[in-house]
Amino acid sequence: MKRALITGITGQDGSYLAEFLLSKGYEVHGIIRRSSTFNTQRIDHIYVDPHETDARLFLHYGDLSDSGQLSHLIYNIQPDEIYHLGAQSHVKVSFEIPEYTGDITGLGTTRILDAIRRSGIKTKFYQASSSEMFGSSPPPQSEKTPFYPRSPYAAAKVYAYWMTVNYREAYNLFACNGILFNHESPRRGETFVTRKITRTLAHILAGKQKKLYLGNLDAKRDWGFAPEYVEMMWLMLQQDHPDDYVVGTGESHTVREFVENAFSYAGIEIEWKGKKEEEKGYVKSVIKDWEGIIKEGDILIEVDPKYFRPTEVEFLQADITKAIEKLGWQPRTTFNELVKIMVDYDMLALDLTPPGEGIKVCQDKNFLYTHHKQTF
Ligand code: NDP
Ligand code: GDR
Repeated sequence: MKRALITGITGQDGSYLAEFLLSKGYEVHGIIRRSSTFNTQRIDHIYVDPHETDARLFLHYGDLSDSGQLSHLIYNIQPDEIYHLGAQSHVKVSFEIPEYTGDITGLGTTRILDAIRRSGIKTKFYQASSSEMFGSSPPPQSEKTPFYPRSPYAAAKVYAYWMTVNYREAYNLFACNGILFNHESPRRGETFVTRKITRTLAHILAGKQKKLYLGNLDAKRDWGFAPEYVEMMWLMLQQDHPDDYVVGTGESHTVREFVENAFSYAGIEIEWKGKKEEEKGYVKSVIKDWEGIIKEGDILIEVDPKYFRPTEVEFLQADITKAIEKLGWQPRTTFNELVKIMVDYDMLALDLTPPGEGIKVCQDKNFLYTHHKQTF
């Protein structure tokens, strides 16, 4: 039985990757942080009491700032594969806590690489690199595009990227960078823009919130579906040689389009008025279902400049030629389907009846996809 170690197992990607590796017969070990409230909601449904004989998921306390514990875990678990996903992963927050972000998102990678080197164990290593590293470099971005980071987060990821390349070249380590473009899901953290939009939309429909406040509506992102992207992490480590790969859909959309699409799916058409810093989204038309809660002319969306970033990444769009040719991978979920999946989930979570097309997409494609009480 192959053994994998995942940092960041409680995050969006870590939880999907753990499901995926368990389905492939792996024994999975994950590093979790001690917190005063439960932080394992995304993996509770796959956790089996270790006293049970068939348990294959094991959790260990640790932190990316603590090299001693990281070395101890790597040496004792002796994993065949290490997926390093843990990070302070929020770009806007990285401007508030640049030093901490450098420590965890940047140096955290070095701590793991060096623990592998010192332990002398033979393992494969995956680094969660990011399209944010391209920053201001114009699209489409490929493995050959120069990095131009625009945030402390992106700068830390560029450092971690090069440390991964360096350990591959210096110590012959099987180490890969997956340069992943934005990928989303119902498990996406609530403060990233896609989830913020779909979750707030559901709260508005449930009469629990009045407005959605956003920052830059014109930023363009290449948004894919997270469960598909974790398959790529695994695929990279199954190749004969370690390498770096860009993963995305090859298609880009603005934040504004995401908003319009999500609201329209729920039966609300939006029209925009006002200058960039004070733009507002008005209800142009609304279906009967939301009578008494929403009416034509209501303002449901407002720009709040506090969400603008000191330096922004305007336009990301992946060139996935290498992943298609070398790994035989293709994204399967479209932008429209992704929006539907996320809106359906957030409506169900508030006991609203969703349009349901997103649920159907998940069922048709047979995604490993269980969360809370809903099965997609
Ligand atoms: P999340 O923010 O959902 O998850 C981050 C994980 O890292 C959580 O498990 C978190 O633990 C853990 N973590 C944070 N700080 C520490 C620390 N000091 N010590 C140990 N663990 C820590 O991120 P995603 O799942 O979305 O992303 C996974 C990785 O991929 C990240 O490195 C991210 O930067 C990168 N990435 C993500 C993309 C995306 O679109 N999602 C695209 C490209 C790269 P806790 O739950 O306790 O907070
Ligand atoms: P990003 O994702 O910064 O690309 O990083 P995020 O969803 O935070 O922002 C995407 C774009 O939306 C704009 N935006 C807002 N963003 C947030 N969070 N909140 C808002 O209210 C808002 N309004 C507009 C942003 O300015 C930005 O242009 C994500 C993370 O998962 C990283 O860890 C990962 O490396 C990259 O994706 C690829």
